[in-house]
Amino acid sequence: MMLAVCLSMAALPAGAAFSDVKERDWFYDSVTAMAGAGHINGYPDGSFRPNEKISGAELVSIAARMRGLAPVPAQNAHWAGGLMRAALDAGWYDWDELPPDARNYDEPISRQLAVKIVMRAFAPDARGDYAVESAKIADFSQLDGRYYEPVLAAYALGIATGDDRGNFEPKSGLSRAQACALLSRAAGFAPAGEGAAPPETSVPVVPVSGGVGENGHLRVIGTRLCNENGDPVVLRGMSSHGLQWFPRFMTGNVIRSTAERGANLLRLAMYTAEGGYLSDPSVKNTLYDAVDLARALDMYAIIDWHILSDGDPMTHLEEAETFFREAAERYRGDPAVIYEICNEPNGNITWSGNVKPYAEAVIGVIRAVDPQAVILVGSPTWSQDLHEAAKDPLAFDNIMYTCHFYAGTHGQWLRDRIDEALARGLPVFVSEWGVSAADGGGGVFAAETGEWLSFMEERGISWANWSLCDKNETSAAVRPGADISDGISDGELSESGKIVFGAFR
Ligand code: IDC
Repeated sequence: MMLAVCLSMAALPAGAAFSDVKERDWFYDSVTAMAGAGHINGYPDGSFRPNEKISGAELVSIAARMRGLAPVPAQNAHWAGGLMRAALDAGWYDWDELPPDARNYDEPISRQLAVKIVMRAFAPDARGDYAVESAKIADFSQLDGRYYEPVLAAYALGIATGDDRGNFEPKSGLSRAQACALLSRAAGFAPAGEGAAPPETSVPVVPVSGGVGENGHLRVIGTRLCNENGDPVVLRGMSSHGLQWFPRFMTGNVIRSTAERGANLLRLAMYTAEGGYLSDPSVKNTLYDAVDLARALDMYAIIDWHILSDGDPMTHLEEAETFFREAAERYRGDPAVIYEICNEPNGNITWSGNVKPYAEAVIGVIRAVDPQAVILVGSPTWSQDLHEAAKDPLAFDNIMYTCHFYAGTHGQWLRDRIDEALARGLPVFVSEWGVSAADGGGGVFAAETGEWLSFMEERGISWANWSLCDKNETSAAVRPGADISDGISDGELSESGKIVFGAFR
């Protein structure tokens, strides 16, 4: 959803056509003008979805960008958190109308509230005569009192109009096409000389090098991860720690701190056990919000089904299928999303007997919804048995095999195993590695990490590092207790964090 409004780099050039916006449509002019100016975007599949309802976060962020409002740091992991806060501070809406929570931000916004926000943003001093304007609104009695003033003013200026029966429908939603019409009409009344900063400077997003805007849909060619044009790409970034424990690291400011230092990837580790998804499915909302944030920051995002203490992926096959079906439906066709279907199978299991049949089932589920997605698959012995997978590989395209290492524990033998796997044609993705020993502590193993980094660099292997948190363990990239509300400063990086953040580019 936020795709559609948030990314200026995906903005269509003026005059570009959307598959579902035709010249004969009443909204053609306003949609093309708004899209041409980069205020609102279409979807990667070329559609605009004019009849889809617009959310509060979308409407506010579009208006905010049109008026050049700068985002304010918000204690809120929502992609629009900074602009929502700025609009609240500017008095465009009151706190109780859109309490800061993704569930409220992402709901369709009511027409009465949308008009209030638009009027406050573009024509705050306008007033309408009560008797004259209310007579134009057949369902005026449906309007809540707090919206009389802005709605009457909007009618007086012709910014808002009723439907063919003269109804305003104050409590229904607003379609994306109607929002374009409302905003483009209002734009003409903006006080001269202010606002309207170009979208590039007002969007809180700097496209990252090697990000989604640059590379688009990924695919696997031979053993290499490649971009939409078939050129090799390398993704590097952080893995979250367990999302059930460290949701406070999944904010725009924290994730942006990695992007600013060159990360173009974020991995979201959704533990299944240990208080994770299986006992508390709501942790998936932390994951979705984080994926949306990474996406808004132009980064690729790995959705990781983080099995660990529950070592046989088959044990929770059904739950995995349900989850991945939902995730794939949510992100269908989104080039940013990569699926990692089993973090680290382990225990008394085999590749051919457990992991492969699990992978075949889950890949089938994801591909039925999203045929293009790149999918990462683990292997027994904590995703190190590449040699077993190489003997009996999966028969799907766009699959990569994960290999996980911890520099203090795993050395040359595992690098040799990766080379053998590559030689046998297995694409390898290091979706988790640590500067520590395998238990997450010990070290820091700087020299060993250096060897691993050069190894991956030489082979163009993509990676995500464990982990983006401030737990008191050496693998944590942030010092314990750091104030991360404004992001991560250099001084807040741990010893391992300094090494890793310095290696993104
Ligand atoms: C570790 C965490 C640690 C936590 C433990 C158990 O660093 O704080 O107590 O998990 O939940 C992995 C796993 C990853 C581990 C990591 C370090 O994928 O979850 O995190 N590791 O032990 N595989 C090899 C090492």
